[in-house]
Amino acid sequence: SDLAAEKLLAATTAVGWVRDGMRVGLGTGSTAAPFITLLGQRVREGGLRIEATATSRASEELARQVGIPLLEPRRGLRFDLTVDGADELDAQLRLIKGGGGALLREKIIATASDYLLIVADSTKAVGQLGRFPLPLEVVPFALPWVIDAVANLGGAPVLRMNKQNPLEPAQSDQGNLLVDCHFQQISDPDSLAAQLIVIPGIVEHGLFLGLARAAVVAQGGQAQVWRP
Ligand code: DER
Repeated sequence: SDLAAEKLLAATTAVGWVRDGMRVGLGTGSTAAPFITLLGQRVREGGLRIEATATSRASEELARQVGIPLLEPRRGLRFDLTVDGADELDAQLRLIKGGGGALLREKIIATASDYLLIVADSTKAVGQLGRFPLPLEVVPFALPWVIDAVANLGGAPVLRMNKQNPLEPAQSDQGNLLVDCHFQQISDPDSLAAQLIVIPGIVEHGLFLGLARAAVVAQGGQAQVWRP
């Protein structure tokens, strides 16, 4: 599909940003996956010397399969470049992430990175955030109260179910729950982020504000580089 072609184009462009000797953060999702695969090819065939940490068990498994040397979290570890996807991005490069359930590790790695580069197909670019439901990672014990608090904020909370077994809730890599909040439109992402992070039991939310430094957006067969 041309959507897959757009994801591959964005991923291919991002691989070109990786330099010898870099420490690289590896994102999660269907655009980050081809990036990881192509990066592995450069390591195996091109002799590229890098070390990397993945933002999910799924990405870690893929990175291992394609031969990318992996680093475990350790004090002082920082990444020169992290490449990750997004569910929505606006002109200021504010993001909604978490569609793949990896938002906590993604934000941890993004925060430990000197440069976060987003890779996205054309469907991700929006004028205003919020049409994509905002994911939260939630501690199971807190769920009922978090649902109440998000509903009070107008967020229409929905517990994410496991795709393979829809009778079970989905779980993050940490074993927490995922709640998707249907705000429809988020006019003030900063204030919503501040309201969410004080609700006990919300481990992390999918608003990534002030983290992305550029985005490769595949549009009409071209890879455009967006900067805020
Ligand atoms: O969960 C995430 O934030 C992932 O980056 C993902 O949602 C990105 O979407 P994609 O699979 O279309 O790249």
